[in-house]
Amino acid sequence: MPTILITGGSGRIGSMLRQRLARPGRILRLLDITPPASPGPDEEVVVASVTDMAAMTEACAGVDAVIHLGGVSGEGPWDKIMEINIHGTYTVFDAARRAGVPRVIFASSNHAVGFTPRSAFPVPDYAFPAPDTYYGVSKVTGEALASMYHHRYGLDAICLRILSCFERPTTARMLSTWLSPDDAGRLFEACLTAERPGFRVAFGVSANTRGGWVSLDEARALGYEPRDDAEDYAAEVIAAHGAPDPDDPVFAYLGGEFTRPGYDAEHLK
Ligand code: 15L
Repeated sequence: MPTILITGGSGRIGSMLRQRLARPGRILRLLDITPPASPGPDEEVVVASVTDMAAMTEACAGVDAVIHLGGVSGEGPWDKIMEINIHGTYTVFDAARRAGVPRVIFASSNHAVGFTPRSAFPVPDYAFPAPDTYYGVSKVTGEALASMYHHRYGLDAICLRILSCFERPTTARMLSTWLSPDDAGRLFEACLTAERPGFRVAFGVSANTRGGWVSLDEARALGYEPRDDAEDYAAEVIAAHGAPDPDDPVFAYLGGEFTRPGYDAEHLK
């Protein structure tokens, strides 16, 4: 019976994916430091940290694919980012290798290339790293680990540079960057089922009317076709925040707010 291990199974995206990746005959093994709410009969729970090699290796036993979402989901102090996101992602890949898991899908982020300027939109799938934060650096490192584990050990390794995956768009930027929960489900399902994908880097975003900021070529090549559009929420977002102003510095780079001068670990303390 196919078993999928989801790290960060209790987190924002993990919680969205549980119902959307459930399939008859598929087990979702949810790993997190806090247990997920109400696990179903086809869900297994592992309470552990992604930094614990012994626990990760045990959790990878008999697994067909790992979806690695666990970690810090925004900017933080270097020590924390290094321990949880960088060392944790190494631990996940190496545990997968030790246990013979054939595929890892790594939740990277637009912040790996956050300092790509608007003049370079749509950002190509394999755009050279331009991280906007320590968090972005950890995503670049994760992509490098994915590449190494593919080339050295033959794992299929897909890096998804996710834009803004939330229940609904809540800011002017998200009218362009939103990835709906249902489209996220479609994207991860495509990554799980693509035939021998090898090493891939793809963006994750919905079919937003105000989008076109990033390439969807690799995501489509994996079998993803977005269906949702943040425009359905435009009236309420604009009522709350005003119409998007193209001169707002938040629109200067892909990474938006994360690229602002005050948005660093020092100031965010
Ligand atoms: C991310 O990578 C973050 O995890 C999320 O909290 C958002 O900030 C998102 O990017 C975004 O760019 O909107």
